[in-house]
Amino acid sequence: MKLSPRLRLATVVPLLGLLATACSRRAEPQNVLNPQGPVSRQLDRLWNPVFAIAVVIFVLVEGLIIWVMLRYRAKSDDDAPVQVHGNTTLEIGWTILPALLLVIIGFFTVSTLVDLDRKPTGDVLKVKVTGHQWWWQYDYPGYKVTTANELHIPVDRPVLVLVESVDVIHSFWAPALAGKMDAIPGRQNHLKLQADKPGKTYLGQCTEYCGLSHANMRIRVITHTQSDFARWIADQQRTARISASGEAAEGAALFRTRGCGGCHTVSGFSAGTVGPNLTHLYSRKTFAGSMFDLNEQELRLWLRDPSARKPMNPNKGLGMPNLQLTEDEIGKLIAFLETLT
Ligand code: HEC
Ligand SMILES: [Cu+2]
Repeated sequence: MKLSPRLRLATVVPLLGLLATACSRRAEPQNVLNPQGPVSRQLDRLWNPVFAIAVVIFVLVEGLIIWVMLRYRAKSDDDAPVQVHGNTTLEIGWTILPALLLVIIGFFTVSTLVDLDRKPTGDVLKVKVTGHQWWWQYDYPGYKVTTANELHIPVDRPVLVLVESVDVIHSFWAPALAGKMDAIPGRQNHLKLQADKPGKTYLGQCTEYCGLSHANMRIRVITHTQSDFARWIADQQRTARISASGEAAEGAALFRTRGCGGCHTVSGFSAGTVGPNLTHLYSRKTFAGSMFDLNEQELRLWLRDPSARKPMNPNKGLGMPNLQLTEDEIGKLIAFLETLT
């Protein structure tokens, strides 16, 4: 069979394109092969030898196939090869060897799985992660802190992540720090996670298709020294200071009358639980599933029409509805939001 030059091009170009994506520096923050903590390192230590074994077998098998193709190709039309039937030694060999290899790989895989599943002991930080369509909620039950989208952890301290969901199945994955864990409504899964280096932001995202904005349900894990983390927790524990006068005060009043407080908690002020807790919104760098940088322009676009910025389905109760705010109301609401530090 001969491929036409055009067909050949149509096959090769997409393959080269795929190959080139491997060079993307932008993908690097979610590189699984660059572990940044003991849990992901343990996964890496299992993966590396299995990959090496797979490469050896691949080269061996493919090499043999190519060698046989070249060595025994028909030299002319009536060149029939010598007919052979079976070779007991070979057949026993290539049954036992792979089986043995699989048993060895299986042993190390299962023991790693069992080990990863063991809950950490000692000075453990517990964080409850809850998947929502399409953002993440983080609760620190030991500290009575609730935040969204940006997960803050101290370094060198094991974190026990309790993974839940309020709607559909999501999956929590920060590749630099640990493997994936499904967030399943009605049950609680757990995941161990630990980071080495402070002052880093590790990216991740939801890895179980969960509807319209699945791709916009991103994760940021921000690491701190122990003392910085204590400071962050103390900041998060403050109740919001609500301005008594000026634009921010007008914004606070609108926050109530325009129904924001029915969906969003601002501690000591409103108690909604449909959307992210906004008590310390301005302690975050991003919003809406970490899609946008947190600043006035982005917030203005968001409040004008949330679904125009992030695909959601407010008609079905999913995501934030368009509240038909005037530019004046938006300005005041932003002035209020900016006080939520
Ligand atoms: C019907 C419920 C509902 C109402 C009412 C509502 N929101 Fe939201 N809001 C949400 C949901 C859900 C999200 C999360 C959207 C996402 O990221 O997918 C959100 C996200 C936000 C965010 C981004 C928070 C973050 O950290 O990601 C801000 C800011 C916000 N809303 C402000 C407001 C303001 C101001 C009002 C009132 C004008 C308001 N919301 C009214 C449901 C609501
Ligand atoms: Cu999801």
